[in-house]
Amino acid sequence: MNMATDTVTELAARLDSAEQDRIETNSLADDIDIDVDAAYAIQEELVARRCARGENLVGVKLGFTSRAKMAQMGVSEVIVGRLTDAMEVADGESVDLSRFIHPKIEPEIAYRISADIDFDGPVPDIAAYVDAVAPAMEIIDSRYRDFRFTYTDVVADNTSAAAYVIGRWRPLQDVSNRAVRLSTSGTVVEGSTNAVLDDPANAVRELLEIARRRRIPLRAGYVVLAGAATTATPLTTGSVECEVEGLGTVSLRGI
Ligand code: OOG
Repeated sequence: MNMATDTVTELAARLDSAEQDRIETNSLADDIDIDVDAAYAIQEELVARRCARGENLVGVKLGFTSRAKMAQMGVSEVIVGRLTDAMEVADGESVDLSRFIHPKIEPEIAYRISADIDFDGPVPDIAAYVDAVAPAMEIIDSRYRDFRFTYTDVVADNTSAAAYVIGRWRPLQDVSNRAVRLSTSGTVVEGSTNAVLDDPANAVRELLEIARRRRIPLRAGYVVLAGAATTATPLTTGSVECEVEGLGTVSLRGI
């Protein structure tokens, strides 16, 4: 389906206003049929609006990389969203929760891209384009009411991306099978990096394939969030810390 440009613009504007006004909106699918290509076109337009306000693209994020979440959504393909510099929170810093509608937080592994990726060349080995890994957390904040959305809805909504924090970068290494712990004031959620496609490096491989197919640019210095290693936890005031075995901790404080 080639959705009319006016419709893409209108739906992107609807999601953009929901984000800016912090007022949740209904599933787009309630009003209109959207396929995956149209959903990525809406996402691109949504992100273009942010860039027109002065934000810069600094990376990408993956979602639905856990088998449980894929099964829950009835899908088999991971989703890709874009990260801008306005979404970045410095390690240990405070984040004002009034920026969000109903934020949740997830522990993640971040990878750093070391070279611009040429989609027309041969598929490079991960070590040829990624040079570092770090513990990270992502704040997701669906612009849809009660986080209720279809697969195409969430792609259009930039995969619920809202904010992220990255810990200390370490040289690229095998981070499969590492224990992950997310601690908030009231809860501790534990998991393993293997929840992310059996090894978070597989998420980076899938990203490359999807980015090539959908022409999503991947540039030197970009951050890649490989997807949640546990279920998402509601983000409330107080400190949140994520520890990844062998990579250390990363934290932020909701205020
Ligand atoms: C969609 C984003 C999910 C992940 O890591 O699976 C995601 C959502 O659940 O709102 O980022």
